[in-house]
Amino acid sequence: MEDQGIPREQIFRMIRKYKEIDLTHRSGRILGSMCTCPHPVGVKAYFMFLESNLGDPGLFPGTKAMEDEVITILGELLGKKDVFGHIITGGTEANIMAMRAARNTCKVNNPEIIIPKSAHFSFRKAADILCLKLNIADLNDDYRVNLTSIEELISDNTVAIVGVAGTTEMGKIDPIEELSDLCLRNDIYLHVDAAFGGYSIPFLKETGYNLPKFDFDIEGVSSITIDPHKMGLAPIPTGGILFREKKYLESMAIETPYLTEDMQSTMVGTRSGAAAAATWALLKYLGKDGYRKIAVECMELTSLLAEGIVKVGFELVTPPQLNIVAFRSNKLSVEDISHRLEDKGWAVSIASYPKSIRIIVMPHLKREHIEKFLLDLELINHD
Ligand code: 0PR
Repeated sequence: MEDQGIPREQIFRMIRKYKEIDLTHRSGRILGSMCTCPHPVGVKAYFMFLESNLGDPGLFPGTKAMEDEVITILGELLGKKDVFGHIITGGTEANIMAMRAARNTCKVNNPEIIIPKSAHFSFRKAADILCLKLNIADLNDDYRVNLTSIEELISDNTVAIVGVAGTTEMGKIDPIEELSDLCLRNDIYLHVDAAFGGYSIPFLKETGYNLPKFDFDIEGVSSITIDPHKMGLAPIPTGGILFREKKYLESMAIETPYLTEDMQSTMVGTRSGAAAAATWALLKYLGKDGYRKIAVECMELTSLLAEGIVKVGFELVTPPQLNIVAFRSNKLSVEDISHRLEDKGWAVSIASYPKSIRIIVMPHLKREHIEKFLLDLELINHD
């Protein structure tokens, strides 16, 4: 550390050099990310609330009111207005909170959870932190969870079953209604990870897309993860966790002797009020119509991309259900495809199950990016 500070102009000259090394979503070159360019309205709201700490909400009652309203709006979007929850850092924190609530309300000696093979790795972190035994259920040929496999894994120690609405690698929606029946019959907590799909499935359904139910409308659903910093266009880090009943938040409440609130249920103490403000601003600014258009546009580009991939000689792993396309080749290895695309300036990611190139058609991708990508993909196949 320097003894004397560096002048402001110089600092920003220096910072710019680092910034130039980074990729940007705006370039349309990032094809394997679930994040996107934050919407300018969310960015402005975020900046306005930078000093606001929801870990001590009594100091920031305005921000707290926004968080409460956001939770109600998101609950309404997901089938139940009177839900309980928080705006947090992202899907990982939300999933850990859900597993903690399930464990704390169930109170068995050797708690276990059941997750689909397609579940995000955040559940492995949750299991590790919370000392839960992790049971992994198989998938069907369509990469949705196999119900028989889930049923076989249920034991007296099962504290939660997880279903995913928009899987990380294939974008699939698990059969949540059937999982709910199973959970109600066995009195087990059901968590739905809709970190990715929560901000698009409800809007796509309204537009006529034939997608299954996945939310609080289904009686057995105890909690839902929904991430504003994915399809919600909020700045990073902004996640959301919603619980059907207050008792789940209460089961995690820890006394906070000297703060403006007596009890705290979130994992972190000091937490961003800016994230809640940005989410509030975007929900109001874009409205249903704005989010509907965004979700539909992503799906239309997904179809264009999926058709194009087949046309230039690659194979889709599975028909896309949401805005994620996974493909492979019978000539080139997945690593080979990835390296060749990287050489042409594209940042793709590799799905682990099944091994394939995964493209997430986020709102920063436009038709011209998809068309350019398909031209490069065709070249790669003929190199
Ligand atoms: N649940 C699901 C279904 C997810 O897909 C993810 C992340 C999470 C939970 C965890 O969310 P946070 O990362 O917000 O804690 N899915 C993406 C993934 O792991 C996240 C991501 C985002 C990856 C941007 C890459 C990237 O560039 O693939």
